[in-house]
Amino acid sequence: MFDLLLEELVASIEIRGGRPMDLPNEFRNYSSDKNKSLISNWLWSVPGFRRWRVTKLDSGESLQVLNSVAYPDYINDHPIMGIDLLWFGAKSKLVAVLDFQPLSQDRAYLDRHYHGLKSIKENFPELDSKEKMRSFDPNQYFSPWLLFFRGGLEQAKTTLPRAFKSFLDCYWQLHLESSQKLSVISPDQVKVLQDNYDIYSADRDPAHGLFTSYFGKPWTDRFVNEFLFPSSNKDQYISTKDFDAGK
Ligand code: BLA
Repeated sequence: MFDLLLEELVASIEIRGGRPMDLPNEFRNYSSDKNKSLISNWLWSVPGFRRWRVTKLDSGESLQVLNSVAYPDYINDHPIMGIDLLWFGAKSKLVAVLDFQPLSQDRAYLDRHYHGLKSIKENFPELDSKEKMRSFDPNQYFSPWLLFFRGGLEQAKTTLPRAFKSFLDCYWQLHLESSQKLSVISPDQVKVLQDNYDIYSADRDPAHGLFTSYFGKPWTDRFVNEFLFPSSNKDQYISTKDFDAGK
């Protein structure tokens, strides 16, 4: 379902000098005969980013996923890019989440980085289905302008591809603009905030249960801690309440 979007994402990475990196075979491709599922992963080395990962899950009619997270270099305090697209074919159900995931909920930080995403949100009012989050806390690492919607085939085939293109273009533009300015949050603090994102996400992400049922617990534990959120097992969560995160 998301192959064209995956191609578009990869083309936009390659045109900016991104190169694929090696991955252990068990993460590059892994399949489950029981559930007839294949998961494929890519890690990209992209100028200006310290890590960019992409995942495609193909479980046929039951589920298709495109997921990607981009972490800027620590010298750049702009948001992490997060994409989570799910297509439950048998039920014709789309779940789409696209966000510039903020390192801080501080007003000044949001004012600095969100004019682009705000205007996408205004241009695609149909993509705001006023969804409530169940696993995550909307006030941690999600922005007030996240695109989070559920829909059917129509949204998956028409609105989503248009929104996806605008979203990607807008994120590259944000990256370009931020790279030309000095960050307000120091690299040390950006590192802590990005690490905390991994710790928080590894704990909350509903993918853990899903992957365990498809691929078993040992592989899933390694996958979540080593590929999806590698900083989740290195450091303890560091409180940032005393940070002046760019006020
Ligand atoms: C929800 N994401 C989900 C759900 C699943 C996944 C199964 C629940 C679907 C539902 O509510 O019907 C699946 N997540 C995955 C998979 C991967 C993954 C397969 O990470 C594999 C790599 N999730 C992200 C990113 C964002 C994100 C980067 O990984 C941000 C854009 C958001 N996913 C997100 C949100 C929900 C979700 C907000 C709804 C969860 C909730 O209700 O709290």
